[in-house]
Amino acid sequence: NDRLLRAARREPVDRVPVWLMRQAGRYLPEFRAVRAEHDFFEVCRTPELACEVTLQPLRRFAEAGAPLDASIIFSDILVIPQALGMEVQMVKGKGPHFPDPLDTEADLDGLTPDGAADRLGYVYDALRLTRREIGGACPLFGFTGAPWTLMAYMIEGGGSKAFAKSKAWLYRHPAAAERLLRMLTDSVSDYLIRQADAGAQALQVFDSHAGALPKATFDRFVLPGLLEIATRVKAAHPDVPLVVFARNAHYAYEALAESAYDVIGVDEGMPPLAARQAVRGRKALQGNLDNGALFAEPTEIRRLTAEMLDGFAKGPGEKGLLGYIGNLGHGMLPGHDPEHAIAYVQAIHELSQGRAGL
Ligand code: 1CP
Repeated sequence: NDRLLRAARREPVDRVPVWLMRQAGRYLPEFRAVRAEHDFFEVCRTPELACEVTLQPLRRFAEAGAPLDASIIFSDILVIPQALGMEVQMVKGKGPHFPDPLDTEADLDGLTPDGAADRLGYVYDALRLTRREIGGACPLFGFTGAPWTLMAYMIEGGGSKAFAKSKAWLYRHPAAAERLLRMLTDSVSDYLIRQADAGAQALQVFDSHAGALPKATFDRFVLPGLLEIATRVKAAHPDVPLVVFARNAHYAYEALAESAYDVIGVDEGMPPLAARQAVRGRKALQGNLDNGALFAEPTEIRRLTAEMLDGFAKGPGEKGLLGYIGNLGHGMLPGHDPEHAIAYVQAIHELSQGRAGL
């Protein structure tokens, strides 16, 4: 099933391909069962466990008659800070925690950028194993966090709302910030290339915290790295579709539409029509149902899905949804009912039939 790869190239498909960010995770009882026995990063580092958890949503959605059109390798964006020598724990009910976050520029001397991508061999092993196990049922995504999002975690020490410490680096210690972002851009580029070498058939860059910055700051510190990553990865793997998800950075769509990325991930804050107007057919689009909408009843989910598809469609007709990939505006949440996610995928299958070029 190469629907997603075709849609990423803006080629005709029979219906819109769909997958869900964080489609493996705590909303699935079978995932919670694995996590009851194993630490989060133990799952990431054990290819058999990472593979099993990656396959769980594929099985469940296929059995329900709503197969997913992509898988995403089970891992986390924070494996890069770990490969750079930082300790990261996953705290139950809280999320990631760095016991010893970056404080001053001198702390950069303690990081280990040389060979960072080599220390993530367990991800490449997991990709190789999972690709074999999927057996062509759908493409397998590799992924990474983007430099700014990773920098924010490394300095804040975990999730943040105000990004006070990481913004202080940008505005008060710009040379130190540039040095860290350079290190991350190099590591992330190598890491994506190595994932594609290992068999990842598509790659996504998550800049989840992009929208915390105003355009000028984004353009100065963040955009150059994002563009460089795409250029380097596409030079090594021209045929592997590359998705950029710069969450809430709507001002960036114009520049990203001119970049080496193939697909722009759209969050729920951007109206589909506005995304189309900014990108003007230069890239495929992916998104963007509000993850909160999956708390609605299935009939309401179907109505909201129809509305979303009409927003992404270039007018009525059989080619309206060419170059479009269904997804959420952000990831699945622990409280979601798997049946509601299935209803969403089913609605996309049914409502997009014959509207994407074939
Ligand atoms: O299908 C999948 O589950 C794929 C694997 C995957 C991906 C692509 C996970 C597993 N995490 C991610 C990406 C990720 N991780 C992002 C980018 C996407 C996004 O914005 O959601 C970010 C910001 C993280 C960091 C992270 N890891 C958070 C967010 C914390 C915050 O700042 O609010 C959390 C909660 C995690 C833990 C995590 N990662 C993945 C899962 C299933 C979980 C749940 C934790 C658990 O099982 O204990």
